[in-house]
Amino acid sequence: MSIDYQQKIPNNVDLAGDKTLQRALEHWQPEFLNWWSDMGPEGSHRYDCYLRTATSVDQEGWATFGYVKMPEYRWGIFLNPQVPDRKIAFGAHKGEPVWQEVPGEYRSNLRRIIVTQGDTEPASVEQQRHLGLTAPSMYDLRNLFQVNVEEGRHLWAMVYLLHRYFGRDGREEAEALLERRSGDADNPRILGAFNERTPDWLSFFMFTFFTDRDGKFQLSALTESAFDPLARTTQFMLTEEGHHMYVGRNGIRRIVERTCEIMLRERTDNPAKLRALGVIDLPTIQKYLNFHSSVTADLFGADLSSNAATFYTTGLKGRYMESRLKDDHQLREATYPVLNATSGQIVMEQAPALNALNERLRDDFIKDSNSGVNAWNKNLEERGIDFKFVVPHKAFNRQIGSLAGVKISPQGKVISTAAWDANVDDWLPTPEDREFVQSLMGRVVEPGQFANWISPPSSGINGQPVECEYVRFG
Ligand code: BYC
Repeated sequence: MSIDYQQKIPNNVDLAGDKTLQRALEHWQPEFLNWWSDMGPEGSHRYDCYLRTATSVDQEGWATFGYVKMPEYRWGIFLNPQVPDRKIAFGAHKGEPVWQEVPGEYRSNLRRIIVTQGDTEPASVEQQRHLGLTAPSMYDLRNLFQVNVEEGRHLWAMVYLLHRYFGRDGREEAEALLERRSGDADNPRILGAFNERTPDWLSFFMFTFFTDRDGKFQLSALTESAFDPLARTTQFMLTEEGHHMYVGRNGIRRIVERTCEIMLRERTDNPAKLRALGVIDLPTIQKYLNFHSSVTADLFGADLSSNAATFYTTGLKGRYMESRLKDDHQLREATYPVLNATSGQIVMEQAPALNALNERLRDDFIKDSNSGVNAWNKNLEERGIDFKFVVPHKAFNRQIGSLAGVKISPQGKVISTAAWDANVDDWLPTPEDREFVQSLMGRVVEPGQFANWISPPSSGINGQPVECEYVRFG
């Protein structure tokens, strides 16, 4: 099979001029399409969808919008332009020129980082594959598909690096990326949150709010990499990530808005009454928030990690906004506060900053999450509703790191197992909560119509009206 690369795979990496890469991709592309057909959005293959497609790295006009069938989406490969004379900004090689090829001694760690990043992309598509069947509107259906195709493109971005720079092992890893399955008992995805289910749209919006935000911070740390092709490809991926977080932030805002409307109309904050009226009560939204925030906090890895220290020292992965930080960028003497709960309470301890880099990135992520949640709270305040969403303490419900398994309340207090058991139903979604949310999920896809539990957005996509026919079912 031969591929017209400019047509099928828009790229700025001279795909057509690299025969080895061509052969590798000719083998991988049909496997990718088979995977998309099996694991991509269910029942959607014939739809014409109004989608954004990346076509260049020009910040003024990097994408075009138009109707496309998803299996025919043009999964482009784009690296931001090379910065002439770029130097390594941190670690033992600080000040040396960045690498255009993979140094042999760092090959295995770099491959591991790229594979872990790549694995999350198809995982999220798998997690979200049934959601189209219960879309609350055509506008939301289109946004789901947009997120899905861009995660597919991000997989291509990582597979390009594996094929281009890692030879045979890279090709094998690229195949394995299509073989693991989210939630599969025998061959699961690599990271915990990517094996959780995303069974309803409240979960989807929380996922895009929190877990795509992990994407923002991890990708940002990789944009600092001394391996220049990784830095440049992740820079471009971040351009798309912004929309995914917007889908989450705005989706939750619209759910909250609709609930508030009914609360004010009926003069009630009684969850049972609100549920009977077909909207999601605010405490249930808070429980979903607690779940997704804590599962995503785990994605940053252990608070003290020798892997993270090695990645930094060897120049593979930096800190968030590395170049804006005012220190030696080597962290030889520096310390960073981490939490410990061994003595029955949470205490803050100073640890070597090099080993605490996962914790530092997690803290950056939490700060950013808080500012998004505060925007929802501002809406509540403006409506005179006495309720505040809170991002739970970072030690709450953790499964990874030194706090794993310790029973800690959302306020950050170490508690007994009995106290946890007595309260957990108020903190995390119960099977009944999930069943209720699921009961609201019906398919509303007439243009301009919205399910009862969510408000319409204030504007449409790319200047189109909200009631645009974003998906043509054919
Ligand atoms: N689940 O030393 P540690 C995105 C493992 S999201 C399961 O702390 P490290 C997106 C760990 O692998 C961004 N296992 O590990 C969002 C290690 O295993 P080994 C994704 C976990 O390496 C939405 C062991 O525990 N990108 O793009 O410092 C939609 C010890 O841990 C977990 C990246 O993550 C977990 N949560 O940190 C679509 C960037 N956490 O060595 C896309 C690349 C840790 O004992 N990845 N483990 O077998 C990394 O930088 C690092 O792999 C991690 C882990 C930060 C994830």
